[in-house]
Amino acid sequence: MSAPSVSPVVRVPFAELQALLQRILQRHGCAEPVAAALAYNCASAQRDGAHSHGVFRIPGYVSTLASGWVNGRAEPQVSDLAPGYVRVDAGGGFAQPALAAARPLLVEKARKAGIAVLAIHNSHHFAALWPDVEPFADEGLVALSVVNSMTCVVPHGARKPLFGTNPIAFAAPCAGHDPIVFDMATSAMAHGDVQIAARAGEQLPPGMGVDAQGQPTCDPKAILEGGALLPFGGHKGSALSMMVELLAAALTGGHFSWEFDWSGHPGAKTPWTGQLIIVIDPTKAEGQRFAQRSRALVDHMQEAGLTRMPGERRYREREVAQREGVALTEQELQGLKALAD
Ligand code: NDP
Ligand code: PYC
Repeated sequence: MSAPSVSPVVRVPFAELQALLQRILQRHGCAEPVAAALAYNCASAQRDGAHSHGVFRIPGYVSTLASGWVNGRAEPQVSDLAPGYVRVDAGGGFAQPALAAARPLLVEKARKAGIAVLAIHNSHHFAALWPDVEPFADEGLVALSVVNSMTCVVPHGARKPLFGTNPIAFAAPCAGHDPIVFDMATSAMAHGDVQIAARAGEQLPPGMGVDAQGQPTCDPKAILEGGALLPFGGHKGSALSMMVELLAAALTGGHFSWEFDWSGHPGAKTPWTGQLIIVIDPTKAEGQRFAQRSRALVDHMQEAGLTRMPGERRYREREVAQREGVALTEQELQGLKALAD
């Protein structure tokens, strides 16, 4: 029997990939600034090797736009609620353009008050979360963000799925170093990675999820077809996931992960929820010392034997992509070109 054919990897300049993604999104119903924000986000994820939220997501954006579930032309409405509080109604559109619309006011408030909150509701988030926080750290700010998604995680000790995969992302400046960034689903695995494993015909490690009967399974298809994911770390990850539901949905006015019904929109994939971003200006208390203390922490972690910081794999992949182009398979590239034409 011959081995299955594997599509070769090609390298594309970042700007070229971003322009191609933008063309696809505009062609399938996004206004120009919306398409630009999503294309930048998705191309950045692909560049950094964050494959569960890179070009793999484009067919999902396209089918969702076609289903009428999301408004690709929504104009976010920004409200200045208090000295440290900005709210955005994303108008049933995507969260990234809502963040872009509110960002200048959010940063101005964080620098003035020392801390500010951005509460986005009526929004769809289908992407990695780190691109939303990392740029704040590039500007010397500390940022924390949470977003809830769609029911597919059984709370620890419960019988049925309720929570979303609910990621938490954090970014902080670090003197003479890339910002310290982590971004992690509170489920044992991101839903995107389960889909990728199912497509590749791979089994998952134990402890990721359960089948439709609630029995532990390593089969990604069983998780996707009537089963569910588990939180990471048992009751601890479950508590963090609960916190994400509270902050991203209850606090913002967005939907909880189980509160929206997309069954009338076949092809819809993007969770209609909410997102919270907290931005802190560390110079208020510590001047420039915070970034130096960050660096001291990293140095001590490395001295203690740590060889891999969170975010470091992405930075490494980014460096290679900047030199050689963004990696994707020939098959993915052809698929994208077909969606663009
Ligand atoms: P991973 O488990 O792959 O990684 C989580 C974090 O841990 C990353 O910051 C990663 O850094 C770091 N890390 C991984 N391995 C190590 C290691 N050995 N040592 C030190 N640090 C390590 O991410 P998830 O699968 O949990 O999430 C993937 C993506 O899915 C995220 O971007 C998340 O935002 C997204 N997501 C989006 C959702 C949405 O609703 N929009 C819902 C759920 C997930 P590095 O990046 O360098 O690998
Ligand atoms: O990978 O879990 C995930 C996810 C949910 C929504 C967008 N990504």
